[in-house]
Amino acid sequence: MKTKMKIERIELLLLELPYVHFFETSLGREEKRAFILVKVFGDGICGYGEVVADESPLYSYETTSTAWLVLREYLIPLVFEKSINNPQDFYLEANRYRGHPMAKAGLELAFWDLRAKTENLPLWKIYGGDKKEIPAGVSVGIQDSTRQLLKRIDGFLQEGYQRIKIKIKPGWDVQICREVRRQFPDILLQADANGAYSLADKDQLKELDAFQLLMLEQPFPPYDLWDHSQLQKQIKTAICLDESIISVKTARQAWEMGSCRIVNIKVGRVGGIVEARKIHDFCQQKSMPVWCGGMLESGIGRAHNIHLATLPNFRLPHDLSASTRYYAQDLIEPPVEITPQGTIIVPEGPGIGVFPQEGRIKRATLQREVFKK
Ligand code: OSB
Ligand code: MG
Repeated sequence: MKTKMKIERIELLLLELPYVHFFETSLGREEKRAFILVKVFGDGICGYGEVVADESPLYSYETTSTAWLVLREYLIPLVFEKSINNPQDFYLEANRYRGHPMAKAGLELAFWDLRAKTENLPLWKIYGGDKKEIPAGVSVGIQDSTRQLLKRIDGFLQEGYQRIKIKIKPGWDVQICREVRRQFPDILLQADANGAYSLADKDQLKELDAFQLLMLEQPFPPYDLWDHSQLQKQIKTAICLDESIISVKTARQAWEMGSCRIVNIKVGRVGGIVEARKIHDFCQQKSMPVWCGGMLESGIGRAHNIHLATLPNFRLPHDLSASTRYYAQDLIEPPVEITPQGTIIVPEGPGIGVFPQEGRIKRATLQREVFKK
């Protein structure tokens, strides 16, 4: 859609929100989340995006500081210079800059929300989604004890989640999976290593085959498609790649090498919806299922993810959980909730279909900058 709409201003906000429960992965333990909200204003309408970069370069090399810098110095000036007013043009123009996918995705998402609101349509309709509700899973971090982990999993199962993902690392893996399986023999269970292993650990990883895991997510570090292909040949459990898949090209290479059988799609990691869509379509062609990952987003980023997850090849439960699983008070109304069937109902309102609460956003804001042409 080409319109004459002019972008009036763009705002960046740096926010901080405490988690209701610490979140620990093989990368470390976090008690709170810092992230950037992007607001794009055109024709008096505001589109919202969220940049999922963390405070530290752990999950990826991007941070809140690098994303802020790249947005302020390059991506936002590009919008005004080229009079960009829609997400596809932004994607094409922003491509001239290498890397920084999370910074790009945050701004692209704001353009998608703005465009959908301008057309008075929910994002899932714009994307061509085919689901009114989506299956909810929950990602359970490393706990202080096995007992605590089992108790937490039990609580989430009672809330209705369709699938449990546990975080693993050397020393918190085979034995933990065994205990979880013993307690919960029939649940959909998967494990995520966030790159904590190497091929030298393959015998340890092979032992995971005993626990009927739905998948093993990202055993090796990001830039390691080849080693993943070697591991996939030797284990029965399906490997799912998260950090390694940064574009449709890496998805194709992973498929050709046999590095994985499942792909986790995160909009931030791949640089936006346009690229996420390409990965989705490629995987669909190859009959490789995808599902929607999460970065502990606020309700704004999560609402974006929910709409994306309505596309046809999203075929496994997602890391999309209720607002209360992450934050005492989410930034949106209504909050994201889980139905007794363990699903999330896709919002029907225009754009992201939920209402960001400006008062709450303001209270969580540490830094703000406004940009105009
Ligand atoms: O690897 O999927 C991951 C959170 C932060 C960084 C990386 C990951 C995660 C999660 C949480 O697993 C998923 C969620 O948002 O619920
Ligand atoms: Mg992961």
